[in-house]
Amino acid sequence: MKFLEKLDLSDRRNLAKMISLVESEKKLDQQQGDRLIQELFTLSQPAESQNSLIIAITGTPGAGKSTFINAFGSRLADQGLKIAVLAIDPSSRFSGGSILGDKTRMTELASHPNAFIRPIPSRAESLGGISPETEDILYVLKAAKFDYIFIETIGVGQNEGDVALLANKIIMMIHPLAGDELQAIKKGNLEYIDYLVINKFDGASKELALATADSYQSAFKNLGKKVFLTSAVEKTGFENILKEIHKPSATMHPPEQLLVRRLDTQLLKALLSLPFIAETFNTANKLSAPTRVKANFFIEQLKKLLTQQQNL
Ligand SMILES: Nc1nc2c(ncn2[C@@H]2O[C@H](COP(=O)(O)OP(=O)(O)OP(=O)(O)O)[C@@H](O)[C@H]2O)c(=O)[nH]1
Ligand SMILES: [Mg+2]
Repeated sequence: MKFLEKLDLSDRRNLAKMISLVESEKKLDQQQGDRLIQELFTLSQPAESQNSLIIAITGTPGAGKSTFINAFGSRLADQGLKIAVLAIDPSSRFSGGSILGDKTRMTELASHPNAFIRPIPSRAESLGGISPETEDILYVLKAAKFDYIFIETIGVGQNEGDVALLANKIIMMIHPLAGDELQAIKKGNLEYIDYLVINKFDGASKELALATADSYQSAFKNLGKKVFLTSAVEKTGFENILKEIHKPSATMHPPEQLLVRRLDTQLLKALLSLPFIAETFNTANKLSAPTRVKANFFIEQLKKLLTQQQNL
């Protein structure tokens, strides 16, 4: 227990250090990151058993995702709950300079003693900005016992499958829309989304927000999904979302199952490459650290089994 003896998970600076290790692209850091994950994995209460609720917020650029997380998260943090935010920083964002924007839009939450905000780089090759490192970071945050973990990402029904693998709930947040813009979003794959939130339900955009919500109501109702109206600026419409968010998800594929399936697939792939295992696991930064640790564990077991068989 070397890392966890030295580093306190409840200390924000230590937490930031640990996250830097698991998300690093440097080999030495990665090895340390793996050791850290290994320690977390062997904790008496492993990260998997923690009850963190992971909520992904995706949607149109400028819909108010950061403003919403700031206000919604602050409300929860005021109740004594521990809140973490991962803001994915894709270079492809239309609105540009988003991470600065995100930071300045989350000042209230950023300075809250119960909150931890971490911008993370998106890897170009990963869909929806979710990389294996994101999975590692979530693992660390779960071990640090955050009650809510928000992931801010972007997308309107194209790449949400990846977020679905990691999140317990996916909220798609859009701003009030009309005509073609609305039709384009309706053509997206909305299967993964648990809730649609139309934000900016205030001032001059109130009526358009209502009309946008109306146009989704029946389609979403048939899928057993709900549509909400919020104003992140006026901090309204939050209660109904809070009430719903703890209920089991109506999505077709429970995210936990998907995640397990994905881990199994990665594990299988690793096992299939058995003769090259050492090389694979020392260099494969495509596999997330929890997967590498689990895979290594199974491989050790396998090796033992193989030795036993050879001895028979
Ligand atoms: N009227 C109104 N404006 C809002 C609301 N929420 C956010 N805004 C404004 O909308 C703009 C974008 O807000 P952000 O919170 O940065 O939106 P975002 O979805 O995080 O944007 P990106 O991360 O750049 O995609 C800002 O100017 C906000 O002040 C709202 O509820 N009502
Ligand atoms: Mg934002």
